[in-house]
Amino acid sequence: MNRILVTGGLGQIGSSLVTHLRKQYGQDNVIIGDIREPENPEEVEPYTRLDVTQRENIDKIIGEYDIDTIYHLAAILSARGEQNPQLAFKVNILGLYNILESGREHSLERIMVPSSIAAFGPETPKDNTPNDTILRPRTIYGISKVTGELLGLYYWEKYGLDVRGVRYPGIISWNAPPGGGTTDYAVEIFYYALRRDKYICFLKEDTVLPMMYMPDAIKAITMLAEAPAEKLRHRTDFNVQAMSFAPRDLVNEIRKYVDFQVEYRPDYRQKIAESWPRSLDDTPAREEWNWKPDYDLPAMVKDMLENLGKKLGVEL
Ligand code: NAD
Ligand code: AKB
Repeated sequence: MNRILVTGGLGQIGSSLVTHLRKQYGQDNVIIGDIREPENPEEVEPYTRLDVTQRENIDKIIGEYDIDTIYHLAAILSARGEQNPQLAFKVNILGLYNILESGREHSLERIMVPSSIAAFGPETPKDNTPNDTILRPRTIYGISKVTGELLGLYYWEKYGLDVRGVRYPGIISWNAPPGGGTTDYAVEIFYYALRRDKYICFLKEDTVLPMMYMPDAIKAITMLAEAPAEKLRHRTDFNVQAMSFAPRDLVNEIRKYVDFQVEYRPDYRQKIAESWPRSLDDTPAREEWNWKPDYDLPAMVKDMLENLGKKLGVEL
C-alpha cells in the first residue's frame, strides 16, 4: 500500500500533484506537508504543518501517517533564492538532507526529488543540452539542485534508498500561482492578458527557455516514480523536454485569442535565464521510461486561456 507525503504540497506543482495522487491512491493516503497554512483547510485535508529544516518534524510525520513514499517538493526557487541565499541553502540543501536521512532510517520505499534546468550553468551547451554535461550553476538554487541530484544518487548507491528525479523546465499552470522563479513570467502573463491589462515582462523578448505544461509535469514525475528500477541507468537527473519559447513567441500565441499590451523591462532575473539552456536533449528519459510530452506551445496556450479564464470568470 502507498502512503505518500508530499512536502511543499501547497505549492505550484504540489497542489496539482496531490490532486492527481489522491485520485490514484485515495484522499487519505496522500498527506500534504507544508510550512504554509492552507487558505481553506477543509479542502486540502489531510494536511500537516511541516518545516523540512526540522528533522524531528519529518520523523514524526513519517511515523504518525505510516509514510512509505515522499514526493519532496518543498523548496525556495531561483529568483527568491537569490534574494535570500541563506534561506535557500537551509530549505533546499539542509531540508533535502533531512528528508534523505529520515528516508534512510525509516527504510522508505521511494523518494521523488525534482531537479531543474537551473542545475546547468553558463558553460553548459545551450541548445539540445545533453543529459550528461557540465553542471556549474551560479545561483544558490542551481547549486542546491546539483547537490540534490548528487546526494540522491549517493543515497541510492550507498544505502539502496530509491531516490529519483527529473530536471523540470519552467512549469506553466492555471490552478496555483508560481512560487518565485525566473520562469514565472510565463504564468503571470496569462492573468494580464485575460484582464486586458498591460504586462511588464522581466525577461527580454527573445530569451528562449524550456517550458512544460502542468499535466506533462505530473505525467513526468509519476511515470518516473512507476518506472521499473532495472530499466533506469540514470536516477536523479533526467532531462525532460516539452517546448521551448521566448516571451515574444508566447505573446504572439496568446494574441491569437486576446489583445493585450506588453513591455519588456529585464531585471536581475535576465542574467539567471541567460545561464540556463534553451532546449534539452531528453533521450535517456525517452529510452529508459518512455517519456513523451502531450502539450506544445499552441495546445498549452489554448488550455491555459480556457481554464484560467473560467477560474477568473473572464470571457475569451
Ligand atoms: P513552490 O514555490 O510553488 O512551492 C514550494 C512549497 O514549499 C511552498 O508551498 C512552500 O510553502 C513550501 N516550503 C517552503 N519552505 C518550506 C519548508 N521549510 N518546509 C516545508 N515546506 C516549505 O515550488 P514549485 O514550483 O511547486 O516547485 C516544487 C519543486 O519543483 C521544487 O523542488 C522546485 O525546485 C522544482 N521545480 C519547479 C519548477 C517550476 O517551474 N515550478 C521548475 C523546476 C523545478
Ligand atoms: C525557476 O524559475 O526557478 C523554476 C525552475 C526552472 O527551476 N521555475
